[in-house]
Amino acid sequence: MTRLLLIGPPGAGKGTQAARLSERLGIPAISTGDIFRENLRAGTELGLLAKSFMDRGEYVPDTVTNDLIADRLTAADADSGFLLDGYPRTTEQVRTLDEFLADHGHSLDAVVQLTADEDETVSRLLKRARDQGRSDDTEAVIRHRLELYAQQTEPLIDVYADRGLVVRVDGLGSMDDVTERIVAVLSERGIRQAA
Ligand code: B4P
Repeated sequence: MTRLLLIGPPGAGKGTQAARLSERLGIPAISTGDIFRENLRAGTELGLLAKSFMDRGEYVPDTVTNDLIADRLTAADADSGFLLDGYPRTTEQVRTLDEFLADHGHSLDAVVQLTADEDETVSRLLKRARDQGRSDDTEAVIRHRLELYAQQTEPLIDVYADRGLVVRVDGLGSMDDVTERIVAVLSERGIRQAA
């Protein structure tokens, strides 16, 4: 039963590492960004609503995101643990997640903070724009996403650090190296790979 959060600026490698950790730890990786994009592909109302915010690099409103996560975390596969990628991103989302966990008698085991400097994150996202054409990966929108991260999401790290939950991992270097670093720091906290 491992419950983890992955926090870091856009481009730090959250989505990349979440997929790898999900496999290594045997828990589902739940990415709010991926859920919004899947809904957009499926043409749902939620997808269209999310797109109007994502394209501008804004956060999707808390009420929408919180309901989505509360629903996803009650699915059977999240019973035995989860890795949340990109949630919570605001103080209100932290409050909602706290309430959800308390209501279910659960708590978090660790918050992985993935770090990367701005030059690197911008260059990764511009490369992804060339490779995948994501509509929120233009330079102006990327800069806005980074600002929003600094204003609204970075302060959450202190909240979790005060609870003794944060493990800080350098997100620079090869994807494999970063994965090994995360697995190692989690293992030091007694969070081990699935057999
Ligand atoms: P996300 O989907 O979470 O997008 P992101 O912050 O850019 O991170 P992502 O996971 O995609 O990128 P990664 O760093 O892994 O969110 C998108 C939008 O959804 C938000 O802006 C917001 O509008 C909305 N949203 C999501 N969650 C929300 C919430 N809780 N509340 C409100 N709104 C929300 O990787 C970036 C690139 O780097 C990739 O191309 C990858 O291949 C590359 N990369 C990764 N590791 C690397 C390495 N070690 N070396 C070189 N390249 C690497």
